Amino acid sequence: MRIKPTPNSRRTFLKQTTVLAASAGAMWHTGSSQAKDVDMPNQAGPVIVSTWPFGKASNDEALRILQQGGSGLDAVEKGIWITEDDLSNSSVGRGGMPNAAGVVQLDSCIMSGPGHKAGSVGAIEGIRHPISAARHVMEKTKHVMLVGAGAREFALKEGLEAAEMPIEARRQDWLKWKAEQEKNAGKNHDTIALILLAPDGHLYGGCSTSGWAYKLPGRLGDSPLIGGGLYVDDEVGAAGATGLGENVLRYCGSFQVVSLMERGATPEEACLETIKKIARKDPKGADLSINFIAVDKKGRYGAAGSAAGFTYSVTTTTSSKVLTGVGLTAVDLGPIGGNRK
Ligand code: SD4
Repeated sequence: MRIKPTPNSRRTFLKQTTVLAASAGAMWHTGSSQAKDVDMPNQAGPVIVSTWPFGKASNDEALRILQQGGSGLDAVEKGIWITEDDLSNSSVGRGGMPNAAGVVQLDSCIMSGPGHKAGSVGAIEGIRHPISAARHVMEKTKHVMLVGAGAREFALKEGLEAAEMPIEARRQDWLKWKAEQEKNAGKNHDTIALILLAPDGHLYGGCSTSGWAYKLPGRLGDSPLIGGGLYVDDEVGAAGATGLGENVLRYCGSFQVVSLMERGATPEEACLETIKKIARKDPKGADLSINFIAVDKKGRYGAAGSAAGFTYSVTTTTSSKVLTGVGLTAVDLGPIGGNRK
């Protein structure tokens, strides 16, 4: 069931938003007591939330892992494996679109709420499961992020499986793009971000993508960036992003979502308010192509997009479904920020 704030909490939120909009630079003004105003049931068992309808298969696998006694991190990693291995998915893993040079460069990161641990790989080539490479960086090194050739070398040394990329269908797409010299970069950009509240009450998350189709070689999006495409705070909640990474990473988008939840916003409110804040400041206004998902420590969840129609997947022990997040509206935008020209 889609969980929504009570009318009362909605009024409280709108009032706060108005105050926020009316007062430049105002803080999100809610104490922890505000969160209690929102009448949402605590969820029993895990709550798994991921981007897009294709995330549902990953959620289902994550639930299976948890029900078999696997850890939250296992659930994130193995859940994301499903999407990384789906060759029909042209935006994640082996089936991902190549960059402008015809090379598939994958971005991924993972976070563990307990210990506030993180691992990430950027522009990694020829590794079947970038999410596992990110996990190995987190668990086997003193670093958070490895990129490019170093990331690949590390993954292979760790015994992770190599894979041929691009697959033939994507190579053909790329050849066509090259031949046509179309400037259609950016048209294909989807990510799996999967965040979950495990039965042990801890939060975990991961994301994986091939990024912006035909991007410049070496380009990193938001997905390998902690606080950009993913952020987990074990005391508060987790958030993930999908869309045009440049419009997320410039604002530390997922960090902002979690930060708003910390100040009392529900997950849906936090996702939408983050997009509003970005749209008010950004020269592009609402033309951002960004979306966020979030889950909090209580198991409440929500999502929002800069346009209507962002779909995301939510799985619990009782249901697994695709929902539509709220979309930014012109009314939401409020006063125009200083950067808008
Ligand atoms: C990126 N955010 O590389 C990723 C791609 C994506 O929906 O999520 N697209 O910019």
